[in-house]
Amino acid sequence: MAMKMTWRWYGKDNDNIQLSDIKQIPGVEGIVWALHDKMPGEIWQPEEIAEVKKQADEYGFNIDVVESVNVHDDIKIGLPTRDQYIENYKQTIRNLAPFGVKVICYNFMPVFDWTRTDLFHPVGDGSTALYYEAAKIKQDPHEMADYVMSFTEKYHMTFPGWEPERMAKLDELFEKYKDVTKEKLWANFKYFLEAILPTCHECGIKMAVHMDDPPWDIFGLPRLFTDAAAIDYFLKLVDDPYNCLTLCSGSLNANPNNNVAEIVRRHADRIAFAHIRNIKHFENGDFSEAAHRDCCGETGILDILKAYHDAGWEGYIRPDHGRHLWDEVPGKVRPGYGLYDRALGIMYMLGVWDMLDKLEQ
Ligand SMILES: [Mn+2]
Repeated sequence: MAMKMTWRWYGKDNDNIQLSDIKQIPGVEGIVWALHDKMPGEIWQPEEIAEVKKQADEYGFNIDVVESVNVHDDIKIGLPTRDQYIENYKQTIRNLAPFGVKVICYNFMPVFDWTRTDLFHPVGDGSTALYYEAAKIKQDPHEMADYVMSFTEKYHMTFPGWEPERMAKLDELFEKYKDVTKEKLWANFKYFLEAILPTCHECGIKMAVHMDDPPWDIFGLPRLFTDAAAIDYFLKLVDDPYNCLTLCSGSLNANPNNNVAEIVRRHADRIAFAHIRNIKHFENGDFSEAAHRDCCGETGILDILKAYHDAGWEGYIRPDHGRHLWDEVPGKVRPGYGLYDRALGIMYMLGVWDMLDKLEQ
């Protein structure tokens, strides 16, 4: 088996799931981690990284993949202050390298990270999942931001990309982004990557940009990673083997026209990290996240896994969001990041992969 199975872990005292729980899921080799109390632009210090490394070592997990080192808004907007934040980013890369980090997953979405309107939507079988109601995402971003932030307050949980400090200045942020067209955003992105890639080469760390979630413009903000054409454009724009993708099947397939397996077949060598998530679509444009089993959604999980397998792909992979099952009620679980459904997802993926291996023998 060539691919490397991982599990996103939010860290000691920041995740109800313990490393000892993860250890019991067959096949997990590494934790996908971050220093979640860091603001975008802040340097990650060696002693802080060493602490996570020590915790992971106790259970024999690697810490090869970081998700995320967040990019400061000034870099995305292209302000003169970006150069200092880029220097900080390079220093974080240099600080991560001695601990064996190989891949940095990050995103280049303006203002908002992932966007959902309901974090605990009934799936119909007693479980709940993240849900996107198209009609709710119209002009005013405050309603959605307030909804997500209400969880932060109520359950003392912060979500990556939804830092209360940033969300408190939402109008100010929108004002700063008002002249950032899609073209400018691409140009600012290129500037950032060309500045940091020499450091990535020195350190042996690949940059793996996450797809935009959902893959279309929201609230008038431009979004870059929306479809196969955008991915083609990006990989040519900065044509460097260290400039890679975090190919998130669920983010891309929120638009049902996106064929993720086809993208895998075309760009397997530039996919450093795979997120596997299944999406169920509704006729009105709403979508719900679903179990990993192929027939529970329309994302084509079997086709995607087969495309990776056919390519002899050797990257890192993880179940992305899961549903909330059994006792995983609000307050007890990070939305999308419960224990059970992600563990089921891993067993499904490994089952498919093992069988594909066997059929090749
Ligand atoms: Mn993802």
